[in-house]
Amino acid sequence: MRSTQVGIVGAGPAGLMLSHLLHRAGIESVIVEQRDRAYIEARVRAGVLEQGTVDLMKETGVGDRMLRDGLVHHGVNLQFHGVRTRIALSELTGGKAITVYGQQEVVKDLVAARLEAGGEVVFGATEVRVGDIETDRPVIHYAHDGELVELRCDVLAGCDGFHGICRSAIPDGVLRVYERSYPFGWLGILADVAPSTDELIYSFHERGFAMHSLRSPQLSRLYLQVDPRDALASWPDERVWAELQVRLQSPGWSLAEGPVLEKLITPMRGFVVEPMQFGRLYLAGDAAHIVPPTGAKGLNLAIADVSILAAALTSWYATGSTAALNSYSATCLGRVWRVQEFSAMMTNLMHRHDDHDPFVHKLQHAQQEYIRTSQAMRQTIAENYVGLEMSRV
Ligand code: FAS
Ligand code: PHB
Repeated sequence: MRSTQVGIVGAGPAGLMLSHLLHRAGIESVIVEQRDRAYIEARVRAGVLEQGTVDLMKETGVGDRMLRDGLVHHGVNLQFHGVRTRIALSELTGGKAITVYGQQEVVKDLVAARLEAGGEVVFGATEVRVGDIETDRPVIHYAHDGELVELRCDVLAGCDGFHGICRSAIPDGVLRVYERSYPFGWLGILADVAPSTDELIYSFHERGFAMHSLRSPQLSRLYLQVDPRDALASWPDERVWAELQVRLQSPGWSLAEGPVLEKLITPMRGFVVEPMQFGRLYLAGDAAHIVPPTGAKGLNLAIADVSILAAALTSWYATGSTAALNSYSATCLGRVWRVQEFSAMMTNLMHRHDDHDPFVHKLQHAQQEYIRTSQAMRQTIAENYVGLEMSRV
């Protein structure tokens, strides 16, 4: 039997950042991760870091590569029927910006920092399960290198994503689940071609949504609205590029094509469980909530959760006060629902709705026109997009 102070399930952005922040507060943790290191460091997902996430990475000593390789963007483009409206993020938010820096790079930076600091990340764990979460000695059971391990902890952090096991360890009847599934998904590609734009382009088109994002001066990240039931095989590279050319077209602009390195269809949903804690188990990140990626929030919300959790645990270990821990869920949920609303608004605005409801289309066009003509509306989008103030650790 082993023990530590904080047991963390999952080495995604949430689990890794939590462990990093706890280490800086002198609190020991162990991360138990089912995948191997190579897998989690290669997993292509989010790409946009809010100002708060960038600041936290800088302030806590894991931002050097991000500052070197990340692409700072002071604006983002919303395109409607080929006409672009630039949201001047920095002008409208007193200088805040977003940084385009792949989630897998954030994961690499955090894994390197944890291992360099002597932190423990158990990669390739199997038969992972949690227990005794209503006691003061909760446990993570797992198998690793042929050994069955019982890891006793003061508290557990469920950072194991939407498909993890921690949320389901909470007894039936405790959680309230709020869920919305969208009738469309995103087909995302990573392409070996220099981006055709300096800033992100979100495009509304009658054939469906498309986006041009970036990963580096040599790599492009692009997305298409598709039916989430589509088989990837029905989207050969040629069809993907042809559709992107149509949906992103704008006068005087051209889209460069290149070899497709990654291709994946992800469904689109909004999901929240309340509360985000039970007994000595605290849920953070995708284990507690999912947002449609249209607002570029999933990763950033995970980081916000663990900033709050790390501060609450630091207070508890330092003073014995459980106040911040007891209000962890309420503190997180304020931000979670603000982000859900923004992500839902962006999703409804930018996607073609297959319900053929002319009224919906008219509402979309009215909102698109309002964004084009109202600085107040562009400022609202800008302050949500760069991210709200993050609780400091
Ligand atoms: P994660 O899912 O990243 O990490 C959870 C970790 O727990 C994983 O490493 C997993 O292997 C591990 N785990 C799961 N079960 C376990 C078990 N039983 N035992 C041990 N370990 C276990 N967000 C955006 O903002 N923009 C995007 O474009 C975008 N694209 C996405 C594409 C996909 C396919 C997915 C699934 C998500 C995407 N997201 C995007 C959202 C994504 O970035 C998440 O918000 C982010 O990864 C959340 O981080 P975590 O909460 O750490 O969860
Ligand atoms: C990305 O670059 O992967 C990205 C950017 C903005 C989004 C979603 C994904 O809203």
